[in-house]
Amino acid sequence: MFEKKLKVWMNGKLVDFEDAKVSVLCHTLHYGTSFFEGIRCYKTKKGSAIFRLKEHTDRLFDSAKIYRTEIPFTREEINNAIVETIKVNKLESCYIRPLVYRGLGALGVNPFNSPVEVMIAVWEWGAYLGEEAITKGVDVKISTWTKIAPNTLPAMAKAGANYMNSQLAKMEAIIDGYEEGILLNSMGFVAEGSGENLFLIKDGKIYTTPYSSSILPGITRNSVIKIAEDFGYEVIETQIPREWLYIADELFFTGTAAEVTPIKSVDRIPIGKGERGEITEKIQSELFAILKGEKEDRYNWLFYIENKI
Ligand code: PPE
Repeated sequence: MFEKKLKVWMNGKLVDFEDAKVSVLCHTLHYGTSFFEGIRCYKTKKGSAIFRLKEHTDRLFDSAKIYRTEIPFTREEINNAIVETIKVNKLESCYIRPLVYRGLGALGVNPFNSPVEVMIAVWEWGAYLGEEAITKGVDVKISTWTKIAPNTLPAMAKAGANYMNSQLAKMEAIIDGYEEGILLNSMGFVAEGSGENLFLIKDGKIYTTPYSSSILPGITRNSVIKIAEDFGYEVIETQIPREWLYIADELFFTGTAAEVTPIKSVDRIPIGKGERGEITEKIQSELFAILKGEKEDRYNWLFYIENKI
């Protein structure tokens, strides 16, 4: 993962990993005050390219806006900083983690007296749920924890605090011998994985949960919807009851880290044939071909950086 030789962008400057530090009394450490993104930069035939940079930066600003937080940099400055951080670290492909947080100011719940700060780190990150997961699929369980409910913590904001809820689901899944957990929302319908959106395939149609099911508006989710529709599939955003998962023909997760990961069982019930399904594979290979530059970038999703290694 992160290596100590990597440089980190902090509040406008590139600093050594060892010097990228915050105070133990910073607001974020005590109250979970943070917004972040997970972005991938891929090695393509034409050089390194960042996948859907604009959409990720826009979502970062949206997350901050929901929490009345003004980021002290423009979108353009953040985008330039991301490119600069990749270049200085000479990584051909990497995971990019911009984080907006509240530094040292005043403790107490009121965040307004602590400065808004930004850091960007990059590192090499392979398959999120294990190397085999992409082809073979993962075993998942329905978490006993409920997804953060509407009007409690906003699920549409990618805020650090949301991930305490995700961690509960993830830890439970791991301890019980699964790779990942799926959270149901406060209505009892499917929300999403601890760090992924979810797609269901039944009788040739593709379904995914809507924003109103308490999910993060995933950028990979949006990309998969576009690809599936271009293949001629109908993609329906609808509430998904738990039992529909068990009788689905195919299920898969989407996310920047997870990319497209098939789900081979839920609560030990095999999904379809208990392996990666046909439509999952078709969508997965199309997405991989686009982001590795093997197929034309017909949606204009790749932002090429001149990265001299
Ligand atoms: N839901 C959640 C809760 C989530 O965290 C992610 C991304 C998604 C859906 C998919 O969103 P997108 O990446 O835009 O397609 N999770 C990030 C963090 C994972 C982590 O463990 O850290 C990610 O994939 O980068």
